[in-house]
Amino acid sequence: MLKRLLAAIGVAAAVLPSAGTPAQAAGPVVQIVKVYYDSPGSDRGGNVSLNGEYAVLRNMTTRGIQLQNWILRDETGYKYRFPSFTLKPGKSVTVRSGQGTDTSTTLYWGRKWYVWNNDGDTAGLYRGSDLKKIDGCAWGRGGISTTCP
Ligand SMILES: [Ca+2]
Repeated sequence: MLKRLLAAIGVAAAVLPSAGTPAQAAGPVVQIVKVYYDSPGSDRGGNVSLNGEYAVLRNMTTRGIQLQNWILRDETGYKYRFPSFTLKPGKSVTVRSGQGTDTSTTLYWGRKWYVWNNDGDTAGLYRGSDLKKIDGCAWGRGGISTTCP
């Protein structure tokens, strides 16, 4: 009897969430947390200058998220499609506009010209599986970068 009772408690403990487990935070699972839209210096193109322009995305969850086929796009409709890339829990990835070799923290859009308008634009992030909009970040004229909550 005692053995059965302990087994039942064990099952219950396994099924019920522990009291210390916080509820899933509201908001996007991956957030656009920053866009640096006015690359340092004169915007004359060139790969270094293009890579001075970037967007930062953060995984807001406690699990890894595979970003393959997710889309980052601007208001005009230029799109960056993510390669196979797992964004670790709580970690950020920087998407730079120019060309380069992807690393675990930086991805390269591969563009030959800027994408984020200095005089106002919107960055949108769309999930790969169904292109559902996950997050957006907008800014207006002026400044060089914006942080998004
Ligand atoms: Ca500039």
